[in-house]
Amino acid sequence: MNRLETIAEKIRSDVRIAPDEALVLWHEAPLWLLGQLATERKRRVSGDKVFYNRNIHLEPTNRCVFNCRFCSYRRPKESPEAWDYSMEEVERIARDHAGRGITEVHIVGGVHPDHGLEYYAEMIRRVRAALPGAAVKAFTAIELSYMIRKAGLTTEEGLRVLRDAGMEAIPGGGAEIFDEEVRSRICPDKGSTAEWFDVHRTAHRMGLRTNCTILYGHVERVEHRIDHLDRLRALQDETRGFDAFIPLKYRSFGNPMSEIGEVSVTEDLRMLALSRLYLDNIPHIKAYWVMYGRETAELALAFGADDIDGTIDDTTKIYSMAGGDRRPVMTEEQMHRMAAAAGYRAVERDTHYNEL
Ligand code: V47
Repeated sequence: MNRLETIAEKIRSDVRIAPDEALVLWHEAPLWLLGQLATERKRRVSGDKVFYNRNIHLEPTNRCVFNCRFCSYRRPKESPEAWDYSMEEVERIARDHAGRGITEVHIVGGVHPDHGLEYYAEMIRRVRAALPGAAVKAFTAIELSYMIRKAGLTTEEGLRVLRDAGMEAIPGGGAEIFDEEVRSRICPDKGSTAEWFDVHRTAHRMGLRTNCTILYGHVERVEHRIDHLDRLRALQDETRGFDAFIPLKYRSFGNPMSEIGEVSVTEDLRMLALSRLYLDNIPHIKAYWVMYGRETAELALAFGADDIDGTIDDTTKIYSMAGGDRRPVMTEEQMHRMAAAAGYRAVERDTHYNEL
């Protein structure tokens, strides 16, 4: 057997692969083989199911204390395109979606300079009151770390305040790329890799489930992607607190790194498959359709993804401002068609992957 065949055999027998083997896989495996191995693994984990949920996003502000070079969303206070919703506006947005079976509100925005922890706790309470059937999955680790440090609390104390207000899970954003040198090139002033891990590790210890992400396809090398996956796999071995991994492809429209352009769809498919194969302890790989676009999300289902995120109902701008879908809405019927086109069955889930 050659090196590639040995690695494929390991994967088929559910033996964990090492970083150097992931590198061989990346460089030497033909696309069809990655699809086959990732699909076999996906089917062992979630059979013929493709998960989706009925969700909305809430983006309270696009003002931000950080200046990430990949971000198309941030605006300075004085810009006519800056927004900063009042508590009443946040509540109205949530109430506008009442009665539609929404089971999750995903709240992520810029890291606002002025608001305190109590403000965010109140926001969660208001959203919960407006949409009592929906779980609140709120704030990236970077937003959380900033608001908690500003309040002078430990990570655990801060998370407890938000959990008591109704926060049920934490999304995966803010991870970007963990390699400190690459991170300093794409988001020099952003909260650190260590802060991201501190929030997720602490959340897991407290029994809060979280997601994780990578931002790929910019200035990083494949070795950095594998290192990123390796750090996530190690934390998951320790805590078992991650539900899903979401590879986020760098979208190049309207941000300071635009000249880099975007990687190809085949590279996206390789990245999805590699994620499924390397992260043998994270059950769900999400192809976030708003970011990939519908066509790539559909293909992703043949490369290890078992989740396509939710109906969204045109409530997010982060990706429309970076070159994604202009009006992101997906009906349940479209979810079912997308899963069926890939030979799977769409299954509605809640935030914790209970089937509905
Ligand atoms: O952290 C920002 C990314 C993230 C760009 O947990 C960009 O279920 C590509 O984390 N090109 C926020 N990516 C979004 C996020 C997320 C989305 C959907 C579901 C979940 C989940 C989490 O968006 C940021 C950053 O990595 N991002 N700008 C861009 N130009």
